[in-house]
Amino acid sequence: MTTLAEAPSRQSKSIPSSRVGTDVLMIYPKTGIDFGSTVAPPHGMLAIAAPLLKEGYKVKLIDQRVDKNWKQHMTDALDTNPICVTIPSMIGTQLRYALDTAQFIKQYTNGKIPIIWGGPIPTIVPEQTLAHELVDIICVREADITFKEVVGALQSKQSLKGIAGCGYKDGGKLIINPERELLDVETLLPVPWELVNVEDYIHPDMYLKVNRTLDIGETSRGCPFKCGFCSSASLRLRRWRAKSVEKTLEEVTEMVRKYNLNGIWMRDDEFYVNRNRARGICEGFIRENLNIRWYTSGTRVDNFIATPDEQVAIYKQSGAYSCKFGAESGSQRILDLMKKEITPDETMQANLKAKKSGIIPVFGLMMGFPTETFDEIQQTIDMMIRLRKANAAAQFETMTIYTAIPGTPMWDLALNYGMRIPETLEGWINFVFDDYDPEGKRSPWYNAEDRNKLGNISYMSVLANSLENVLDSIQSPFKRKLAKVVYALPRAYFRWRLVNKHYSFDWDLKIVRYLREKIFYRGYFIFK
Ligand code: B12
Ligand code: SF4
Repeated sequence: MTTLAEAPSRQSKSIPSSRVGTDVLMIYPKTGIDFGSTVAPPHGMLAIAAPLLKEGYKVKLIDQRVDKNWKQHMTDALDTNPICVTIPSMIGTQLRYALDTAQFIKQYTNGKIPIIWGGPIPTIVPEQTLAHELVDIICVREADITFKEVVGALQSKQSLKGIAGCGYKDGGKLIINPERELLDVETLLPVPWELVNVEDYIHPDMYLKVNRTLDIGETSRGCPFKCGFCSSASLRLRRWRAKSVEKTLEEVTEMVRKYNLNGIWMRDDEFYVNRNRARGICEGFIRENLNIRWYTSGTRVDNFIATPDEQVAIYKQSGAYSCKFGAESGSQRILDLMKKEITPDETMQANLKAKKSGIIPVFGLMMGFPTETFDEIQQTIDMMIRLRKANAAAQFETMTIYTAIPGTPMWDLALNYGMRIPETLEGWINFVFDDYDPEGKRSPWYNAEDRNKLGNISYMSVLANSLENVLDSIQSPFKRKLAKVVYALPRAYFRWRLVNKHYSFDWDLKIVRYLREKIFYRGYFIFK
């Protein structure tokens, strides 16, 4: 049997070795919620493509979310006999599309072209991923260099034996090589934007309320904190590595000017870890007169309240229109359990400080931790009500249900409380979603009735709060307006229900669940 370390290369087929066609075909699968700002550029794929392009490989990136003819384009590229195909995946619906795509590719190519998987799933469950019949090779953790080395070895029919950070199959045996050191992010190559149609990722923004917003990627990777639920710990080993102020400014300025952006997202796990650097970047935005609104994924409330007012004013002046705070819970016991190292009072203070500075706070809240009672969940909802009372501009994301993920600091606790890891790769598809836990695999510390209640609260929080913001990112102004008018009544109703604790009956949420299964999971382009 041919080992994958000696996988068939392009030379073994009819295409001559001179580089015609595609050398590396990258497919970004749908995620199931593919409209508006959720369609962010496939930064993981772009990152691993950059070193290949520098070496002269021809890379084709097909994003199923934006390319309606992706299947045709994919088969066209497969017909040119690439060295390999790559597929990333997060846990959740994206995995469903990733597996379907891999299945199609295997059949179409008679299994002749190796499929390389990378991203969060192979990193958290490498053996389980590699064992799957639709997976030939995996890259674990940051693959910027690993992937280039794997492609080089495949092309020259060499073994993958010495390549740190990858796994492969050898005569039926699963081989996972030692890990690779994390990278110095200052040395990363620029994002190869030429591989995508950047306009496909420029949206009206749900938080910034400007029409040309682009997620420009990360200016730092990782986070030194140890919140028990967070994947950053497992994926990036709690090491915060940042690009310099100069490099960040250069990259942002170029994109803003080239694409006439009025909004940007920076996807850092924790942008503000080094406040001097954050200040330097903001001063640069002002100096360069970028005139943008910007947003970054993570902001700790303790960091924000410790920041001098004069520095927050610089953030604001530079365009920090809104700030996303990981508030997580209104219960101190639960915050301590997850080692968040903040207090509900600090969250209230951050809310007021944001109000005073003219920054719109967006709060992330969670529930469903082992041992968490409904009284404690109610404390979180009460905190949400207090936050909005103190600051009418405060926004809320979906109240998510805690999902234990391998490698996260609370993983062992969840296992001790009876959580069962999905036995197959397919098991991770529905693992994160509230209404797919009938057997109590994900939250076994609750009974079936309480698990259903958790699902109801989470859905109600989407309908009462976060959906409104997402609708603001619909491209077409007409559809945007229509969606908001249609949605106004349900929003008021679900707000009322959430605030008044009507979590148990759910005939109406059954309709919502049905629609999600029938519409979002089918990947329709309904909102484009
Ligand atoms: C943007 C984003 C999204 C977007 C979609 C992504 C997009 N491009 O549009 C949206 C909003 C849709 C989304 C949704 C979800 N997300 Co998300 N998301 C992110 C986020 C913030 C940024 C991803 C990114 O671009 N990173 C920048 C790139 C450069 O880093 P990277 O992706 O890690 O890529 C590197 C490696 O992973 C690897 N790599 C990546 N892809 C590939 C592919 C191949 C073939 C190879 C070889 C290597 C490789 O090499 C890259 C370079 O080093 C990350 C957090 C983060 N900072 O990464 C979370 C993150 C990926 N999401 C996560 C989760 C949990 C979700 C949800 C399940 C949340 C939920 N409860 O609903 C949903 C699932 C969606 C679904 N239905 O399937 C988790 C993943 C956990 C896990 N172990 O799977 C993360 C890590 C957040 C976290 N800290 O918990 N998400
Ligand atoms: S939740 Fe935020 S602060 Fe906590 S570890 Fe993750 S990225 Fe860091």
